[in-house]
Amino acid sequence: MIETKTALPNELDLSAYWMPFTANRQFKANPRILVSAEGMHYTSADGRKILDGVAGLWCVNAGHGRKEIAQAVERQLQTLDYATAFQMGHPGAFELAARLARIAPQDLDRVFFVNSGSEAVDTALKIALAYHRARGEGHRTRFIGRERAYHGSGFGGMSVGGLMNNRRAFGSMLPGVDHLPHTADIGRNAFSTGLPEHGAELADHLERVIGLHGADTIAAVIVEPMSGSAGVLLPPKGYLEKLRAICDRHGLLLIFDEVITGFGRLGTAFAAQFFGVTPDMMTVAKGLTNAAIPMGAVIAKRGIHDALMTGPEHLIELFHGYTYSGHPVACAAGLATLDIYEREGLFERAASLSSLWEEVVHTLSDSPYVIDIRNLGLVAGIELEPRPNEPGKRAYEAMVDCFENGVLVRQAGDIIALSPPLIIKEAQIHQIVDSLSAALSRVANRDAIRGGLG
Ligand code: PXG
Repeated sequence: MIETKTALPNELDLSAYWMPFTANRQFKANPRILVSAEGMHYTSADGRKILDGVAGLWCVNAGHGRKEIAQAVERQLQTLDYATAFQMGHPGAFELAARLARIAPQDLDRVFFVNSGSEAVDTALKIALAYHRARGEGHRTRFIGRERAYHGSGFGGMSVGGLMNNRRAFGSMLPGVDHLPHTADIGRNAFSTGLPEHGAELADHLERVIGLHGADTIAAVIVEPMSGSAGVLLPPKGYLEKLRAICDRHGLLLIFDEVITGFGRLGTAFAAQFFGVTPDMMTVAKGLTNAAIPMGAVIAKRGIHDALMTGPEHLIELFHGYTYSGHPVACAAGLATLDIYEREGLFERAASLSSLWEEVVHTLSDSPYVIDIRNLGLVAGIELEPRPNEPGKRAYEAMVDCFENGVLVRQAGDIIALSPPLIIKEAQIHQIVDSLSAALSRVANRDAIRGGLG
């Protein structure tokens, strides 16, 4: 590991950087600074090794500091640092698109590059509109999202998203968006292992929404096949199949947002293959480049692409793209990343670890405050009973306790989310769960003392 000499927090001026999705004032009063990373670990500014229980942010699937990616990036920067993707091409973008088409579900073999999950979502929504319009169905303009969904921070993704905190400060958003109910149901499904039994009928709400608006006004339905950010909400058995059937019946496109589930998180290349349900488009990002360089993509069915390849051949078919679409350096990182996944069999590794993962995370059912545990592939969500009048506080305290004791976990409200790199070892699975268990006990002890004083 390269030794990093970085200013310690008390020497760093923290004021200018406005941090995203962060309680800025709280953080700056008590900063957590990471300075280097290798394999399964970060190193903090105070020199501690932190086991990464969340693969960065659901994205460093092959583990940190992969030399092959660094070398590919350096080579690319020295060969072709940048080329516009508008009316120009470079080999890497074509190669990476072809590689993605090969691992994507059948028929999804046309790839539009972007730079993030948010851009991928907005792009997929725009493609859906353009597709219907090209087929003479320009009246299909509505989108259906879902409560508690996260589809990024762009206006499109925010509008189809369903997290109130991400929406309420930002006005009226896209018009013509409706939402399905979320699939969380602790009453019926608490402590399920894998997919929950109850709730497939929630997909029937799509029929009701169609009944309300008329199928011919709706362009697409977008869902996370497994929703991550909201705190690991799983699709009940049969739910996604039902959504697919209803979309087919009414001519709606089905978009899977695979930004988190793509690239092995569930033990297959994409969640679509894990569930055996094929969407019309998938949005991906994160694990596409092992997060080393920002990149996202929309992977679309050939028929969607082909419907737009009409009109005079010298005219642009889709007026959409970004300066950095298919950036050569991102493509190089993506190709090196796919090589690692393949050479090391990391998707299969995730699949083979998933039953041990399930068994170990469910031992947390004995810990204080745990009211549900959900797991799938190498993902887990541990839901806590909220402290009265302080939503999210217990999980935050548990997250900080874990960090101070050398394990990085993610907090979403009163839920702790776990999603380690796919290279995780058995002992490290135990370390994450032991650390969380100890953290919850300490939170409970502090609550008891506080209660005693109160
Ligand atoms: N879709 C999904 C399903 C995501 O999880 C995005 C889109 C947006 O991607 P970008 O690259 O624009 O950030 C995401 C991002 C969390 C957390 O706490 C997850 C994400 C972002 C921030 C926090 O789980 N995922």
